[in-house]
Amino acid sequence: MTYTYSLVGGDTNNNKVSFSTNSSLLTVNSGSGSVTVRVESPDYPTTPQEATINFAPARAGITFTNLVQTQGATFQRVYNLPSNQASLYAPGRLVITYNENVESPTQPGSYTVLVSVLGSDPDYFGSASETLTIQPSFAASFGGANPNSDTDGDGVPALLEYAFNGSTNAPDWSKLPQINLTSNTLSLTATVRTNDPTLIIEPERATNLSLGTNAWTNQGITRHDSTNTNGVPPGFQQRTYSTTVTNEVRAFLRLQVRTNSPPSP
Ligand SMILES: [Ca+2]
Repeated sequence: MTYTYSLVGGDTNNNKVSFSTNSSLLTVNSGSGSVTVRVESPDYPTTPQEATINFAPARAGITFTNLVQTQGATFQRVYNLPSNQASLYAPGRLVITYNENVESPTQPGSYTVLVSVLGSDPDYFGSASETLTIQPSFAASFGGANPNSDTDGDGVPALLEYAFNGSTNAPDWSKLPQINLTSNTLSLTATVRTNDPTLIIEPERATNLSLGTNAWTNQGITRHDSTNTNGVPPGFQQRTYSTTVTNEVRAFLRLQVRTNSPPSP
């Protein structure tokens, strides 16, 4: 059966509907308003049908992606749209803000992302919100410094300054792990960085340094994460690593710090 469509009324100037060349295929486009369409069939030539189609803007199907990104890396778009709404990617149809700023963030932290369709959009409406985290990286935070460098000459290499909330331009002795020895417990306490998953801080224990690198093991050490946030900045945590010293003549504890992040791009 063949149908023929024609527009007979309504808001026909905004291309709400379109027809194929032989007028037998009706395509519904986007927009809002209404049109009246007449449908005719040669099989029923005396009974054309008319119907009014109402168009309303559709809710944008905004979803989120790339909500954890790394400082210094190329910023990735944080939202997606369904393929049939891809026209919304065009400039000027969506407004994206990060803590109410339109510039994508470059500094480590948490940001509220709000993706909104402009209120004037003829086809879509809606908004969605999520939290974006920018994780710090040693390379970006410390300007590409060599991990072993010591530009301020305080004897603390740059990577340790990064790990223990120090800086490359101020003395950081006070931020190095503090040693404590009680009757049978040896411990190290430090404020360590926790917001960079590429930074590895690993405690090691030894009892006989004459064995060289073989002396050190990560066994027999307990980690305590303090809930004390006094003087502890966001992205850091006060931790104590302890080991029991009972039968040994002597024991040693150290923190090994390394990064597996790539160099700054
Ligand atoms: Ca320093």
